[in-house]
Amino acid sequence: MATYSPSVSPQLRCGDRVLDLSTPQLMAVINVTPDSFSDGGRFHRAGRVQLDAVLLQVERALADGATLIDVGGESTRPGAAPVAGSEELDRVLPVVAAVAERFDTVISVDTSSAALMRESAKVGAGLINDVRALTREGALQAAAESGLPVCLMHMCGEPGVMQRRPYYDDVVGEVEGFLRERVAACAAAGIAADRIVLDPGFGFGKNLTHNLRLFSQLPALCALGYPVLVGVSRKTMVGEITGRPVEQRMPGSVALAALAAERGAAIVRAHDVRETADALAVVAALKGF
Ligand code: 8Y4
Repeated sequence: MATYSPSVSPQLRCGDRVLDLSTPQLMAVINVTPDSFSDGGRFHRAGRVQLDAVLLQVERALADGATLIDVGGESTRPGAAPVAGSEELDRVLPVVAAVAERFDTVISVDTSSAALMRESAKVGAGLINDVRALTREGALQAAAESGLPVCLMHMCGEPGVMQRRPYYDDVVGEVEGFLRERVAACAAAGIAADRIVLDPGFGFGKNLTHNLRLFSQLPALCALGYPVLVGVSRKTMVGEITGRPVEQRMPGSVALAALAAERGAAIVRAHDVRETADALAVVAALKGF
């Protein structure tokens, strides 16, 4: 079975590092938002990011098999309120700088802010992960000038309202159409095709049926010729399938991670790094037999 589209470059140049995409890579979630559902706010005391705790978490993620570290300061869970641009920058930039200084890893910056994209690139970020696919003011130009690769994710609406009443006539066609449009916008802004990663945005303005349709059609998305990133870890869709609350969604998330890799995902974003790394190793071992 063909797992990868032959047109996908096996290497992604991320600043001064190169990510080998010939096997599925693991992106560890490092949240620096005070209200994050994944860390229960434990990185925050008195409203400030606890850098030591973040660095320990990064160290463990890398030891457990992560090859990218995703740092984000804006909560994008359903119903979340937007964060002020300056606050996001104050939270995230010191973390990016500190991680870049201490660890040999690709740092992905989860942001839609042009200012944070620019500043992060200066202090050692390796990838821009934008859930708004560079649609915010100045983002296309900032990303282009950073020289970094960009992950373009599909989202329907904004986090505050996206889960109210998701509707599509053809979810796969519409997500693919949106991503194609954003790829064209990137090309026009001077972002080369070999700097683009695509993501259908599981849970971002989608119900369970939409998510399952998109998941089942991952090979079609991969066939567009760009590396595909999949983020399903601990999400509502896992809860809906398994009936589990967020703190019990690891096994379901790991199963979906393995299936995503089998269906051609180049990068899997996950909270439970050690367990997900083992699942990806199993998929990689089976490839080609
Ligand atoms: C339900 C539960 C819905 C949790 C959303 C969430 C992705 C991402 C996030 C993703 C890329 C989260 C920043 C964390 N998800 N970036 N970011 N792809 N590229 N949200 O799927 O789990 S937010």
